[in-house]
Amino acid sequence: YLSAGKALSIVGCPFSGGQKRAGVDSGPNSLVDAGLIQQLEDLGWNVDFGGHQQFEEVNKLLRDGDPDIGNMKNPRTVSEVTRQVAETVSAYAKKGRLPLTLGGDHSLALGTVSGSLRAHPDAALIWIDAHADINTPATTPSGNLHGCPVSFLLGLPGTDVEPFKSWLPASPLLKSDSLVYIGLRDIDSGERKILRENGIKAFSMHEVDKYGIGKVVELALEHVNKGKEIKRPIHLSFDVDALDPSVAPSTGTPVRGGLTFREGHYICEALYETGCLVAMDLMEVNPSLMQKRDAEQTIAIGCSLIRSALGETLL
Ligand code: NNH
Ligand code: MN
Ligand code: MN
Ligand code: MN
Repeated sequence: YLSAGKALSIVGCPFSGGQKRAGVDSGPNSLVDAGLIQQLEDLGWNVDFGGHQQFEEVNKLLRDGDPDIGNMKNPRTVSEVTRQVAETVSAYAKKGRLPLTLGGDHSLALGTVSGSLRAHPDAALIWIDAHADINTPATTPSGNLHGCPVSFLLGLPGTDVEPFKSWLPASPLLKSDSLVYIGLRDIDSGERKILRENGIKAFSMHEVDKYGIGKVVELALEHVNKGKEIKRPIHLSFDVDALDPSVAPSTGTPVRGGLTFREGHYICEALYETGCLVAMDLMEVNPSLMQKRDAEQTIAIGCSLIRSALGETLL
């Protein structure tokens, strides 16, 4: 899938408008400052990084006020940012480069996954998270759009609303059988209903405990490949809150009982091993939360998850 060989482009997205806690917008800069680019070059990647996305107009909109639309908070801002991110990601993907998006909050994945699917219409989505992020504008209990990107990607009822409607495709690019979750443990009641009614494959922490992470990843890959050879392109969207808060404390909505350090890294290694990874997101690192050493630990783990997905650990 990656015509240019080991070539990747970093899409740094200092954006926090999909949720309420300040500081997640400094995630991308912290990851880059921690030496991520050199680390990836040491793994043999050709890394392209021309600075973080600017979102100037958009942040102006946010300062001027972006009134709620229905339950949705900052709807115009999130829509415009994700629209731009989709353009950026699809342009890199079409050039055969792997877009590595650094968040920022997880609403950004509406943009990254849209961008991947424009370049790779057959791509599957693997979503690693404590949360399902599949609320619709009607079901969201918080109004925070970082809890909603998957419903927009699937075009679920209630997502056909402005301002998103003006740029999202009329028929959704993602089908519900092309998505798998791993790590879930905090699901809203509306989301539970959506997951059930759409038959969406989800491996919660219960299944991780029951089968072990090795089997879970195997089953996840089999599911999106319909039991056949593992060959569909994969977009990996990794929310750092999938990890246990003892492992990755500096994130906006930590939930106890998460993935261990090794389970998180195993997922990344196994996806690298498929040779099918076409894009990765690393989201929700918020260095302003908890103590300085917690933030450093979370940033370091963000970098090491990325390295694992890009080939560090396998011999
Ligand atoms: N489900 C909640 C909501 O929609 C929380 C989502 N928070 C996340 N998602 N961090 O990954 O508001
Ligand atoms: Mn998330
Ligand atoms: Mn393709
Ligand atoms: Mn989450």
